[in-house]
Amino acid sequence: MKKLPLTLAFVFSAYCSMHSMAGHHQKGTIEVDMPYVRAPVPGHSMTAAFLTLNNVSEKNCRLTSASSSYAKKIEFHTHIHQDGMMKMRPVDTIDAVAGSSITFKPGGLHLMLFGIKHGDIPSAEITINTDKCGDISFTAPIKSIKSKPAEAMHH
Ligand SMILES: [Cu+2]
Repeated sequence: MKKLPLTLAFVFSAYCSMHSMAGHHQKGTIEVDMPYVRAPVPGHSMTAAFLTLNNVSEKNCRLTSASSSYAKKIEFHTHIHQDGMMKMRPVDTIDAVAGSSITFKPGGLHLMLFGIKHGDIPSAEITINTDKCGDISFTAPIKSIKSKPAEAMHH
């Protein structure tokens, strides 16, 4: 029985070294959860994408830009209340603090996709670039979602 703790110690140290090796890959520094693109209204050239980002690294990173072959341009947007209305505003960068999550959701932060492709497209490949956490690439299914009237607005 005396060997058991040693075995466990070995397993844990092997796990830890694997874990720290994985940290050298850019994938895994920021994890993507539940990404999706809102299916565009027919005839419209823009839509929004939503997801959750978890910065599982020990680095404070900043999201600097985003791109996709599905859209000509992507901006980070947020919603603000102004004059009793919800309006969208572009934001240049978004801080992804170590150990924290960022939620892009309807009525809040979102990715705004301009000049989107038309046709029966099931999903979009999207890349978000960061300053120190590498590039975050993921596939977002394009889903039709009923938007509340308040959200169909003011770009
Ligand atoms: Cu927007």
